[in-house]
Amino acid sequence: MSGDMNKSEAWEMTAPLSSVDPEMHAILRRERERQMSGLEMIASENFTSAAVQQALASCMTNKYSEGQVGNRYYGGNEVVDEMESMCKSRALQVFGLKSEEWGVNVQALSGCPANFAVYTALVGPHGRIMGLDLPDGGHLSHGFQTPAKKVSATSLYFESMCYKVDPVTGLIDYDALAASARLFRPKLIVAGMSCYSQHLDYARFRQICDEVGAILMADMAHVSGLVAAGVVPSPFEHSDIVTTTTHKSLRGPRSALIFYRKGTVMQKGKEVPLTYEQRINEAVFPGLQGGPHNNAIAAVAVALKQCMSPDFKAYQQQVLLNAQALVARLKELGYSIVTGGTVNHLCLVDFRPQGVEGARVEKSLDLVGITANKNTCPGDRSALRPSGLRLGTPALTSRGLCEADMRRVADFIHQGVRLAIDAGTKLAAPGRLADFERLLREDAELGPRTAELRRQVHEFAKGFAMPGLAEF
Ligand code: DSN
Repeated sequence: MSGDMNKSEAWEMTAPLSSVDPEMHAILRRERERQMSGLEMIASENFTSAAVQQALASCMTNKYSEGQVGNRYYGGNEVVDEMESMCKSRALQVFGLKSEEWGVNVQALSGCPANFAVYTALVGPHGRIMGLDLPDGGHLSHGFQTPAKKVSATSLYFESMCYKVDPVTGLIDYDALAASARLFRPKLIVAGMSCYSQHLDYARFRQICDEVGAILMADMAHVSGLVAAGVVPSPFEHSDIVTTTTHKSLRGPRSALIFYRKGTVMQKGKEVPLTYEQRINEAVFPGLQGGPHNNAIAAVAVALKQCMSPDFKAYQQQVLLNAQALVARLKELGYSIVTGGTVNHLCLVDFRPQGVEGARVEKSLDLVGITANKNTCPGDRSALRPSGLRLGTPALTSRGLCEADMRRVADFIHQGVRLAIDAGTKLAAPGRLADFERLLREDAELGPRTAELRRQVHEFAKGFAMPGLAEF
């Protein structure tokens, strides 16, 4: 290698992103600007701290560490071992767990892989699982399938049967779940959701699992930050396994944790050791993954440390207050909220009374800088044309918004919905989403209204701080 090449390579390897790759640098700046100037209301998103981002961008990304702490397949893992051990013990501490009773695997790359690893470990090929149906507020990885297609691999490699919410109340129908479980005899039942604004009844899930001999796996991904702060019920008392992503209300990087019970269990009058730990660890690696993402694990550890501060509890309390303020104002404005309200960080607005589809509301809000996602409402006939919009408060609360601000946000949403309704009436029925968007941008009356609302949203949003690294 010539001296010049060495020099050039050295320059490439230490220079900042802005000079190495100005195009990508510009894209990242634009995304940061989008996040700062908009209102982020996707219930599963949040903003990480500067400390979490620093750990995520650290040298830990360079290291392979296949295996478990103290038992790796490559050398050079003494520091990684210390880091991963710290992450595991913080994870137990944050959720108030004793190391004799619970263990945790911190290597799963994200929520779907974590859940798949649990099924692989404990259910086995074509074993039976039950989860809340996706259109009723469940998650893909809880066994989602349609009559026409096994959509999620969790329904392809395992046999899944969903349980449902009551289409009138929007609440989980536990009696129907129990009746189905008695017939289906699942090996595992998932207590988890991605769009359900009420607490899950973990005690009832336990009772059903005990009756049919199923493992209870709680997927607390959405609420794990709220659980950590003790402001919503914890699933640990009743569950055998608890999984969570780390980037939602927990406010860490994109990763996942799998908690499993340790110790012994009584089976047919005999005390037998639980084997979850070994089976889950082996399912994650070497079963499904190679090297863990050590930079992500380090960043999870940092986020978990931040969870232990008193400020974190205050933050999570504010997440709940903000969700309640948002719902109260939306109701004043005449909107229907599925289940009647919220006790957590999200709500689901049902636009059937307004006669506008969730996808159109999502699009009109996107155009004015409010990010949320369309969602099916209980009783929706088509999962492809959902009637609702899911709104969450964790991200905006991380920027410092309080109840009065949330009322203002609800008013912005209301104006966005009015735009969607007015654009709908101008469209030659039924109209494609692209035509609808064009109308909102270009119509002589709607275009200026859209632009003005976007200006107001941006001005409002820019008034709040953005967590994370200021520059890169
Ligand atoms: N996509 C997430 C959610 O929005 O709930 C779950 O993975």
